[in-house]
Amino acid sequence: MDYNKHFELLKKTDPDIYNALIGEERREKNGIELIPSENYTYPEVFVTNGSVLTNKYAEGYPGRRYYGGQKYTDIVESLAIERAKKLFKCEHANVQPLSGSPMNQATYLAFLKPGDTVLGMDLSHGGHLTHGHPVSHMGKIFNFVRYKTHPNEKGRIDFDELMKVAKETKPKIVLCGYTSYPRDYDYSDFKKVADEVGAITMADVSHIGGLIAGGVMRNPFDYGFDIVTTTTHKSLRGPRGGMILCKKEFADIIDKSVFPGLQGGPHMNTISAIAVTLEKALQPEFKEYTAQILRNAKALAETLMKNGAKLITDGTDNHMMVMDTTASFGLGGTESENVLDEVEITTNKQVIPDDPNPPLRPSGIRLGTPCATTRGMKEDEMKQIGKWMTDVLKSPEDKELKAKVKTELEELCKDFPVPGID
Ligand code: DSN
Repeated sequence: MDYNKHFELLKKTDPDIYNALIGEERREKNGIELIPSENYTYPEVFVTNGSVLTNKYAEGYPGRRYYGGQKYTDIVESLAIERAKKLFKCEHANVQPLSGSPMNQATYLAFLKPGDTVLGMDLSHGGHLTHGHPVSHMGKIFNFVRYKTHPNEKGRIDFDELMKVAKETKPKIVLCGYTSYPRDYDYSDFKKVADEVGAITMADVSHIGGLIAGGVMRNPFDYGFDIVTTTTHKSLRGPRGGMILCKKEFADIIDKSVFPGLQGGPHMNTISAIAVTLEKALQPEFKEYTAQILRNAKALAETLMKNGAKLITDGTDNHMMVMDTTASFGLGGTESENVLDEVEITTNKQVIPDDPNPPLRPSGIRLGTPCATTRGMKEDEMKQIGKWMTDVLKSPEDKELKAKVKTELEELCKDFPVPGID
C-alpha cells in the first residue's frame, strides 16, 4: 500500500476533502493543541487505521466468528487483547467498542436493568455525559445518582457522604472516572463504598488511560476494581476507539454485551491500530513520555496561577487543568476559547463545578499537555505558552499583542515537529 499515492489520488478525485485535510494538517502543525482529550497519534496508526482491514467484516471474537476469511483479523484482535491485558494488568480485555460512549453503554447494559441505580460523578464536577447526565440516553434508562467534589477542598470527594448516599440508594454500580477533574482518585475508598452495598466497581479512565499504562497514575485493578473502561485516543495516543477491561468472571457478560448486545461488525482496521498503540505503550520510552506529560502539566499550571489564573482544585495531579476564566480575567469560557484560538492556542470551553452558566457559555476552559508533550515540548515551553495565554486573556482586545504572540508561537512550533505529519 502506497500511502502517498493514495493521497495524490484523493487530490484528483475529491479536491474539497483533500484541501480540508491539508488545512487540518497545517492547523495542527502551526499552533499548539491544548485540549486534554486529544493527542497526535503514531504514523503506524495512520497506516493501520487506513489499511485493508477496513474491508473486512468480523462479527464475533477470535476463533468464533460469523463470517469466513478471519485468519488475519484473528491475529490482530488476539494481539490487541493480549497486549491490553499485559499493559493494564487485567484478566480480560474487549477491544471492540467503537468509542467511549458505546464502551460505557455496553458496560451498563451488561449489568443493569432499566431503573437500576448507578453512583457517578456530576458532569460539572468532572464526570462525563455517559456517567448519567440527564440529556444522555443512559441518564434516562438508569437511575444515576451523581456525587460532587467537596467545595473549597481542592477536589477532594467526601467519602463519608458517598457512603451515606450509597446505603440510601443501593447502587448496582459505583462508578468513578472523569473528563474534567485534575486530580487522581483514591480507588480504595470507592471500593469500600461498593463493597458495603454489594455493588460492582467501575472506573472510566479514558482521560488517563495512557498515564495508568505508563505507570505514573494509580491503576484501579491494583485496588480490586471489577471493570475499567478507557478510550484509546487520548493520553494513550492511539486511534479513536474504546476498550473494556475486567476480571475474568465478567468476561463473558461483557463480550456478549458489546457483541451482539450493542454493536455489529467490529472495526478491524481500528483494532489493528489499537494493537500497534498498545505495543508502543509497552516500551520503556512510553513511561518517560507519560512522566513528562505530568511534569509539563505541573509547569503549565504553576505558570498560569503565578500569572493570575484561578485553577479549579488549585493545581493538577494529572495532565489537565480547568481554569475559571470568569473569576480570573472577567472573561467567559467561550470568549476565552475564541481569543486563544485567534493566536492558535487551542483549548475548550468548560463548565466549572456548579457552573451558573450553560455548557455552550460556561465560566471556564479546560486544557492539558499530552499533545505538546508528544511534540517533544518540555517545562520551558510550557512556561512560555502559559505566559502567552495569560497575557492574551488579560488583554483580549490588544491586536498588536495577539499578532506578536501568534508569530512567536508559530516560530516555537516549527522546532517541535508533529509525528505523522511533519
Ligand atoms: N470528548 C471527550 C473529552 O473531551 O473529554 C469526552 O467524551
